[in-house]
Amino acid sequence: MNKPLDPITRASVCPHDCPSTCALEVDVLGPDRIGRIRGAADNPYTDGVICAKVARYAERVHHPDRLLKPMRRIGAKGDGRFEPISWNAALDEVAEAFLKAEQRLGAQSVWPYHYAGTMGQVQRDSIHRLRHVKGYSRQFDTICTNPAWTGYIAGTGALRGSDPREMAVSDCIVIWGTNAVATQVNVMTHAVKARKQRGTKIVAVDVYRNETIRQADIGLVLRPGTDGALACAVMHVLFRDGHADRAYLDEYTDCPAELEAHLATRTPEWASAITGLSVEEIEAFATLVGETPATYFRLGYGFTRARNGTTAMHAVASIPAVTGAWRHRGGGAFHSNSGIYDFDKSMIEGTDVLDPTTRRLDQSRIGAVLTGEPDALLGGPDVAAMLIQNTNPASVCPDQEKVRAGFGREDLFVCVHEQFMTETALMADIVLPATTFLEHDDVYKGGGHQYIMLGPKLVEAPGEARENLFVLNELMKRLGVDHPGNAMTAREHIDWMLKASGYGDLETLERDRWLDIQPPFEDAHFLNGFGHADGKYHFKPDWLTTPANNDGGMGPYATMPDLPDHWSVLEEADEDHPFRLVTAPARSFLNSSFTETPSSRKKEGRPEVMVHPQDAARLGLADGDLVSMGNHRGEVRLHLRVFEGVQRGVVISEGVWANRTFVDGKGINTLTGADPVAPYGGAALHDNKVWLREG
Ligand SMILES: Nc1nc2c(c(=O)[nH]1)N[C@H]1C(S)=C(S)[C@@H](COP(=O)(O)OP(=O)(O)OC[C@H]3O[C@@H](n4cnc5c(=O)[nH]c(N)nc54)[C@H](O)[C@@H]3O)O[C@H]1N2
Ligand SMILES: Nc1nc2c(c(=O)[nH]1)N[C@H]1C(S)=C(S)[C@@H](COP(=O)(O)OP(=O)(O)OC[C@H]3O[C@@H](n4cnc5c(=O)[nH]c(N)nc54)[C@H](O)[C@@H]3O)O[C@H]1N2
Ligand code: SF4
Ligand SMILES: [Mo]
Repeated sequence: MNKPLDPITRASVCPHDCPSTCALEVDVLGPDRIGRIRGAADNPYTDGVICAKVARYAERVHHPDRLLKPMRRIGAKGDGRFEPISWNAALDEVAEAFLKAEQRLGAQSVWPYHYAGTMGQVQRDSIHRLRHVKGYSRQFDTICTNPAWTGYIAGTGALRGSDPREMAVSDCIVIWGTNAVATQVNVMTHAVKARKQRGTKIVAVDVYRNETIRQADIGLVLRPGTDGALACAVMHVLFRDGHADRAYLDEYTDCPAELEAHLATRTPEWASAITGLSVEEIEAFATLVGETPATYFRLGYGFTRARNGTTAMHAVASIPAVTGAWRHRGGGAFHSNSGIYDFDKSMIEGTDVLDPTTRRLDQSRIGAVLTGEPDALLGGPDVAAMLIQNTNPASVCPDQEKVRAGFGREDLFVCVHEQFMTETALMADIVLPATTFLEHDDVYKGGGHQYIMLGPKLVEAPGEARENLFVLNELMKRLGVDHPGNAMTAREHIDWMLKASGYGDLETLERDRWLDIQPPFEDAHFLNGFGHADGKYHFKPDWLTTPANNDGGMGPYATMPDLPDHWSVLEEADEDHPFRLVTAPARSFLNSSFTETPSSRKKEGRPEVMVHPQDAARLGLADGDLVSMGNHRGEVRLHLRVFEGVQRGVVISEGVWANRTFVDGKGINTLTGADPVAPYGGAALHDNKVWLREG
């Protein structure tokens, strides 16, 4: 065996779809080999800490199952039989299929489909250039952020908040609806550090006793989809007990008197019946928040993946507007900083040639789209051809029975550009091998912080793996279309975008590794006014002017409550479906990524459903039993784990395991729905009714 080389440490950025966007130090062992990855100690947000799955990234980059050659399907769809072909032959075949679809059904029958498997601005978003230059169908991104962002912006008018590094000086940190220990470890690092240094209280609000709740001082485990009720009762107590900052309310909010009157009936007793929390728990939490001016609300995505998720986010985000916590360093709220960057992406995305009349198909409703439901097709032609990059819809999208049927269509041509033979790649006609972030250049921005960061190419790609940019440019060449962006390398794109956006240039970013663009305290805390035209926080939002869809509102938007409330549009349990299912993230996976790495699989074990001991006993079920779980969308079989840390009637299944790892080959998203969350779409992935039985 060769003696291992002394590693050279190089700077990079984690490209995964995670708010932390960690600054990395990568041990490069040779031209095509990496070793350990660590968090950059000198980046104040990363603070030297990253998650275990990325620390072991060598396992993923050098995985024996990495795709190394372009392949053409030779078996039936999905049976896994492919033959290797050349890049030229593969790209020719894709271009030919796209042209054929266009001739037969028009350009909008081609649907380039992508998501955030890489968060790199160039490699993730160049697919739009192909889309726009050809007039292909657009994608309405709904699977992740819509309910959360819409609810937050409805109140604040802008997607930003108190500097995440201010957690260091908070006296109370409320981690609401995010399993930070698993999904964005840095939040926990900062919170625990603050507790050590100044006795900061950590509160976590979730629907089961996960690792974040375990590490918190106060853990509130409520029923799924009832956060709006908890928030209202907290505000009721704040008004009742003199903890509302009336001067702040008068200056900074739209209708404090109306809110106070509305909350009169939203008592802790009222909320207790809805949330399943005790009145004492609610009172104690409200008092803590009321008596602690520097309370920092770190709001996650989890509690918004419900049919009332947008209104839940808005209700929770309203609490610091009642206490005036925004006034204080270490106080206020933070959900995402995605609103602060304002990159000029026109060269990357080709927005100069965008035709706004092209349809925007709902990403989450890919099943309905591919099976030809007219409302999902928005009145346009069937989808006949797809290019898929950076996403694995055959595992991660809701309403899987339809997704499966759609991808099974013989008349649908699919090209998947991937690092691994995912379940989506298995359904493809052409599979192309993709680079990882260590093998291409890109630039990143942090949703959970405020840095622009560079992730340069550090090692050579294995086999014939190529970057996304290459595939898109080669396809456009073959399709006979051009754009000035096509002649540029990834580095040239980065340089162009930075310059056009007023963020220096590539050379400077390469030297400095990251650029801190944190807005000033007064802006981050909205002390110069909130983002709405009147400068106020809106307790009473106009739900339809908050980014409205093409067609006005989506889902049951007409009955949305005017003021913060518990909105009863959940998929409630009923006699035939006595349980509410939450499909929470697994710590060692990232959506479906890392389900291929041995150490992550070993840590996660197998697909399971966690059930309260009394519920299990009532059904005559025991720990380790094989069970069926189902609803009107389908049925899955997996193993039961008895688990005390959940309310009765609620069951939890962690992780988006590959469908094939379930006993019947049907995965968790068989049970989740794709009906849009009001008013701006989204998937209610944690809002499902199910039955459970032996078998
Ligand atoms: N390890 C790991 N990290 C990840 C991911 C992953 O899959 N695994 N996914 C990445 C992605 S794409 C994203 S968007 C982020 C998302 O990260 P988060 O913001 O953490 O959101 P979720 O992962 O949806 O769920 C977080 C928590 O919300 C809880 N929850 C569900 N329903 C409710 C509810 O009604 N009320 C309350 N209070 N809590 C509820 C769940 O139990 C879960 O513990 O994480 C990223 N990071
Ligand atoms: N039941 C349930 N379902 C969920 C969720 C849940 O909480 N519960 N969470 C949802 C959320 S928040 C999200 S964001 C979605 C995310 O779902 P996806 O967007 O599908 O994310 P991943 O599963 O991580 O898959 C990303 C894929 O991109 C590939 N990839 C990475 N980098 C590159 C690259 O540079 N080029 C190319 N060509 N490919 C690349 C990876 O190999 C990986 O297979 O899942 C959703 N699905
Ligand atoms: S915590 Fe998130 S951003 Fe940081 S290394 Fe892990 S997956 Fe990447
Ligand atoms: Mo996400």
